Amino acid sequence: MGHFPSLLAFFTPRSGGSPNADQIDSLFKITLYIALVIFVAVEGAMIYALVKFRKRKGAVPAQIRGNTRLEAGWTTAAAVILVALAIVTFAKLSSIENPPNSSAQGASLASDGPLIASANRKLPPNGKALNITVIGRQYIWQYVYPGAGEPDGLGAPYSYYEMVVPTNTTVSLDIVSADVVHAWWIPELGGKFQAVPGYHNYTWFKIPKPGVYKGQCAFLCGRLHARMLASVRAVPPAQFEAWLSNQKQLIAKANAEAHIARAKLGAQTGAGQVENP
Ligand SMILES: [Cu+2]
Repeated sequence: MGHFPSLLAFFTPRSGGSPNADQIDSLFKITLYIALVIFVAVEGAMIYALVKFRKRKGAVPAQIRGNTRLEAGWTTAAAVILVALAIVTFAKLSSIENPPNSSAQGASLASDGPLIASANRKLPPNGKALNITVIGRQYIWQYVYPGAGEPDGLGAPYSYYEMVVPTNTTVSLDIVSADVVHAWWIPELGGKFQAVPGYHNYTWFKIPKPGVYKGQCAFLCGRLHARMLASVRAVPPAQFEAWLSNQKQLIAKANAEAHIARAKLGAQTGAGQVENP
């Protein structure tokens, strides 16, 4: 075998991070293998014919006009292959589009979590998922977690660039944009989804093992598009809870400091007052 597996990996989608990515990868491989068999058969027959029936002095080629059985045969065979591919695709489609429930080892999610009624958002059968809003902006990804203290959504913990998620937990992403079109893509965690201003796109993943999954914006969004990287770090649920509460504390601390600074500035006369009347 040697380098064959890595060569195959080069030509096929990346997977291993989430069940939807694995299903996409296996669907791609099934199609690829069928196509390879047809390719080898067609090219082999052609090369055989080229060599065997090449031009010779005085040879008169057989004059064949049509072959009904052969033509009906290859038409039927092609139709059967297409139908088989369609069946396999539809069989796999539901496990690509529909998220499963979180595993028992996953983070415990409140049943009254921030579920959003939507025709497009797919939730697991039990309705429980960790819903993270992914905001694309020039030129950084922002992730907003549930847990806003106030109904207007203010006070929700968030992070930039690195999304931290619990393992064995179904994570549902609501992908939006704050400015231009971006595309969220972590290859090992499934398909590519655009972040379009004014629209919501949804996807999901469920990571079984702790690890870091890298990706980057996949839609040209401006001069620093190439630097718009993204990273998803999966950690055990307890570690995730600790990270999230630490994020909350850091944000609350920064907000409190900003509040004090603003009050100080407001008490002064001069530039501060002019800018913040
Ligand atoms: Cu971009």
